[in-house]
Amino acid sequence: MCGNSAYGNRLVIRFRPGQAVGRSDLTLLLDGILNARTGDANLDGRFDSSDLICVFQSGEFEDAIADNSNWTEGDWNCDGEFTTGDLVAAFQSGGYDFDANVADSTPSATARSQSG
Ligand SMILES: [Ca+2]
Ligand SMILES: [Ca+2]
Ligand SMILES: [Ca+2]
Repeated sequence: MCGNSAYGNRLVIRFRPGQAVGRSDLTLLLDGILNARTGDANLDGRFDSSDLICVFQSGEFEDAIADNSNWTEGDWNCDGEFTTGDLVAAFQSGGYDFDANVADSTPSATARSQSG
């Protein structure tokens, strides 16, 4: 996904030699292959509070260092930086999982997970 490479902090996944992929390919890779979505920093298939905690712990949100962020550090639009633009893109994708956080924290869910 996004990360350091010979091309800088840009998306450089190639399915065929000589053909760089675009945003639609990233969406295909995320949704179709990895079962992930924009904002799913830890690639567990859900965009929820654990992803936000993960990316903010990286300490790279709108920092002063250029091109230093990758997918797991909050750069979800592949421009090399973790900014409000990444948060906007993630939330605009509509994939934030509010239910997962509520379900995980309810007493019944906790009891089920401990008894099972
Ligand atoms: Ca996740
Ligand atoms: Ca930066
Ligand atoms: Ca970014």
